[in-house]
Amino acid sequence: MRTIRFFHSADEVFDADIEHSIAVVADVLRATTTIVTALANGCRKVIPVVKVEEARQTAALLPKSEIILGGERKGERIDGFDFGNSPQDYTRKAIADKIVVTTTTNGTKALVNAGRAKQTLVLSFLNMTAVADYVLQREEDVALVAAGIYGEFSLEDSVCCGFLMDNQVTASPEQFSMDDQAARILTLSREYKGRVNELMHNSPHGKFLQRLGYESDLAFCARVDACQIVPLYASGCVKTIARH
Ligand code: 3SL
Repeated sequence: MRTIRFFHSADEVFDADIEHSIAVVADVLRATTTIVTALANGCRKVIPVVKVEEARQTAALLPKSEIILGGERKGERIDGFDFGNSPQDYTRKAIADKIVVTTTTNGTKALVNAGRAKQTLVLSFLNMTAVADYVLQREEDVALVAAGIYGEFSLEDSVCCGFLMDNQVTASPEQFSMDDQAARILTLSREYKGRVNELMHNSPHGKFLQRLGYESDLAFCARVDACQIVPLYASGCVKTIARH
């Protein structure tokens, strides 16, 4: 029997024992959607880091012509950075063959904190089925990490993790057992089946982004299965490992 555990924030996963699991990290508004989009549009790799200064230093070590420095604080582009955290900026024209260095408030922290797992995958609604299929084929326990907001629960990240669970549990119920948090999130997520766009618009973080003028990002991030890539975070960077 494989166990599915759910972690509601980047901070919660920090202390947990996840070394023997596959970790799947979701920050659908917007960090993991941006990473998935950048990789789907042909960037060579994404280097997620926790701190702004670390991002600047990492970028400074690499040839300027190959780098895109991206990310946000309080939802907005950081001074001196090429891009903010809007996935729609990471077009093929802008980032093909480049290396993206990014720092975001919760998403990159969740990835780095989950980096001790056997494998650490990047999940968004865009690559839901690709990641679910990949995880289903492995024999490992699963640690689902919703990045959350400043250590607190985030509705859209949790629902995204719930959809992934639903995919797996429905496909193969005899394989999995869930912890209490995971079981609750699975039930919650079923309320949002077919209503992802509405979920994005009504979630507290979705409302925050609308106030900043990023409303069009919400529909972009809500496109379930828009691409079929499985990004793996290993040795400090994220690369695509599988395409379905
Ligand atoms: O917290 C994060 O990592 C970000 O994704 C937040 S934002 O959507 O860019 O504001």
